[in-house]
Amino acid sequence: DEHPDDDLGLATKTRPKTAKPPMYKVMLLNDDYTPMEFVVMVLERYFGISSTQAYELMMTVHKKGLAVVGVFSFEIAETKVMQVMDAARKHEHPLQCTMEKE
Ligand code: NFA
Repeated sequence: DEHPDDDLGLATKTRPKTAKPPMYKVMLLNDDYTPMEFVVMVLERYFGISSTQAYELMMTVHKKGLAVVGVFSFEIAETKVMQVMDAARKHEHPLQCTMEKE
């Protein structure tokens, strides 16, 4: 039995116990040399972004210096970064792709 006067009513905050996995932002960085068409192709091929949206997103990176191109679990984000960096290296473009915990 709870004693009538033993609850001081102090709020103790608990977290929801359902584990939410950390998510990672994948970002593309602008540079002066990677062709615009290559960046558009990368966004279409590795991120499943439509050509119209890919062009808009590429222009955002071009004008602002960087943009988040997707948010993924660690393993998926890591794979996207590897795919983009491999493609850039193969074509000898300086394009940089990085990931960061949200
Ligand atoms: N700034 C590059 C150019 O003018 C295009 C670019 C966009 C590169 C987005 C990297 C990322 N050719």
